[in-house]
Amino acid sequence: PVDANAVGNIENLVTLTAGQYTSGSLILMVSYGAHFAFILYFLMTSMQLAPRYRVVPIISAVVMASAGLSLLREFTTWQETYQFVGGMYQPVAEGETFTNAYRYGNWTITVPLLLTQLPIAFALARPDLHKRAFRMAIPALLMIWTGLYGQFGETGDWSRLNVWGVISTVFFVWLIIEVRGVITAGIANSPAELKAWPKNIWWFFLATWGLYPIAYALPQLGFTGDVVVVRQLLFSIADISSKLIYGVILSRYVLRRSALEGYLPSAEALSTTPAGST
Ligand code: RET
Repeated sequence: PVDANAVGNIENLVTLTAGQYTSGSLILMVSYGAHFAFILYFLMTSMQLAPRYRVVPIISAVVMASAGLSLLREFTTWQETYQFVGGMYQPVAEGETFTNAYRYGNWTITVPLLLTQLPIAFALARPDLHKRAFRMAIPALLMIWTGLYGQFGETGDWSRLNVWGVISTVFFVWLIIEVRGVITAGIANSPAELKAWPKNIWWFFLATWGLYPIAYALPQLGFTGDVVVVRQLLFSIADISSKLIYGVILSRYVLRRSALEGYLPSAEALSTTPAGST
């Protein structure tokens, strides 16, 4: 029998069916595959934008690479954590333990980048942009690090899980207030045709970032294979929406802004409609 407090995450305490094990592998594989594939998409998109907006999809490409590597690490660790014994996948007695802590470590890089994309896309003036990016990064990092500390309680120390979960949520609320300020400035600073975009990004932000605390709390439903798989699925949906789809939305927004502000992409980018063909 393993010491529950020594293993970090509940993944190391449950025996999985072949279906649950394969689902977990598949979820992690699709996640890192999607992130890596979209590096190219974001780099290509940057070429169609007015220079001031190019850094928006470039940041998405950096986030894709960083998150993709972290998720690849989760995938290989998952595979090394279980061995097929007697028709079931059991956590190995020695060698490797699974951990979600790498995710939290990775958010330290990706979350401030994702937040900084907003005021850049909204074309806020330089000093205001820097101030707002900084004011979002502070509660964001405190939220992540208190959550990282708390999640080690998920194998049975509920007071650690919940006390630090609540502290982390206080920082999340602070962050939401800062983000709302950036959204409001973004609405004011958007061309009339695009004012609906920051409003919709706000709801998208709340819905997708809100999935992470649910995943954090989920082990309290029980140490079962289903909880383990559903949690990886929740993390995966949250990752793909809060980084990848979010990046696509911001890229479409700055693409429209570039055009409205009179920027013409290069002839190459328009080569699907050769001169004189219309
Ligand atoms: C934690 C701990 C429990 C309470 C709260 C949390 C919020 C986490 C969030 C994470 C967002 C991560 C993103 C990553 C992208 O790379 C830390 C789980 C509120 C909101 C967007």
